[in-house]
Amino acid sequence: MQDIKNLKINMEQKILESSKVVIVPHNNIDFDAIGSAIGLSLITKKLKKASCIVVNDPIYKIDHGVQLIIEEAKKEFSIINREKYLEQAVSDELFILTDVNKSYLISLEDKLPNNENVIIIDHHATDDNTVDSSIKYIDTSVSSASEIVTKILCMSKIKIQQEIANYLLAGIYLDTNKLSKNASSETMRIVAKLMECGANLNTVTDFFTEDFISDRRVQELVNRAKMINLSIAIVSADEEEEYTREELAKAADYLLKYKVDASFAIGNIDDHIVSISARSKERVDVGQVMQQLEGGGNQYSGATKLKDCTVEEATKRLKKVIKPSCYINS
Ligand SMILES: [Mn+2]
Repeated sequence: MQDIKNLKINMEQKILESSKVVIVPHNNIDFDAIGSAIGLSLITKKLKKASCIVVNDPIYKIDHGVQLIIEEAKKEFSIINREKYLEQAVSDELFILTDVNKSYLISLEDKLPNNENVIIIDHHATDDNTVDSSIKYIDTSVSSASEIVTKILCMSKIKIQQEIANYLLAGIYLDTNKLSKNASSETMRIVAKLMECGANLNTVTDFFTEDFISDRRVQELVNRAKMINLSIAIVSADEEEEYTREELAKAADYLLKYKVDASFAIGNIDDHIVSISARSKERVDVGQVMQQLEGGGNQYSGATKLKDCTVEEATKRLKKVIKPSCYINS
C-alpha cells in the first residue's frame, strides 16, 4: 500500500510549479480513463492551473456513453486531440498519466517530458514499458483510477459537482463490473462519498446503455463461446469479421455471468491483427495468461494483440498456455 497522502502533497506541489498540466488517459479511452481524467482536471482547476485532457481516439471508436461524457465535460474542461495539443504545447508542462502506465498505450509517447515532470496514477501492473516518473501511485489492488482520484478529491476537500461525481462513479462501475468484482469496502466507501455528492446509479447505468447494433454484435460473439473445460469459456470470432477491442471485452465480460472462472474473446481488430480479451472472476490470473502471449493485465482482466495471426492460430496458442498453474493457489 502506497501513501496516497504523499501523492496528494507531491502532486499539488508539482502542479503549482508547472506552467500547465497535460492529463493523459490511455488510448481506446473508457469510462475509468475519462472519469479519472476529468477528476484530475478539477484538481488543477482548484489550484488555478490550466490543464487539458488529450484524447486522440477517432470518435467512431469511442464508446457511446464515453462520447456523451466527453461532450458534456467539454463545456467546463479542455478536452483536445493530439494535434490541438501540439499547437498549444509550452515548456515546463507536467504530464499526469491516468489509468495507464505504459508508454505504448498513450497518444503522447514521443512527447513525454523527463521523469521529474511525469506523474502516474494507475491500477494496472507495471512492466518494462512503464513510463519513468518520479511521482507515481500505482496500486493494482484498487478498483480503478477513478477510485484513487476521488480519494484525492475528498482529501483535498474539493466539492465534487453532481455531473463529475457521476463520471467518477461510471469509472468505478466499469472496472468493478457494476460493483460485482474487485470492489473492496474502501471502494464502497468512495461510492458512498460520490453518492453524497449527488451521483446516481440510474444516471450511470444510462451511460452504459447499449447501442442496439453493437449489442447484437457482442451477443453474436457470446453465442460462439465454447467451454474448453468446465470452467473456461473461449469465443473465437468469425475470421471474416472485424470487431473492436471493446466488443471483444464486452463479450468476455458477459460470459462471466455464467458459471465460468474465466473467459476469453478472440477476434480480428484490424488487418492481420488479432486481439484477445480476457476476464476472470478470481480463481484464474488472466493477466498472467495474457503475459505469455505478449500481452498483460491484472488478475481480473487482461488483453493482448497478436500480429500476422489468424483467429484460429490465436485460439490454439491460447489453449496451449491455459494450464492448471493459471489457477491461483492451485
Ligand atoms: Mn481502469
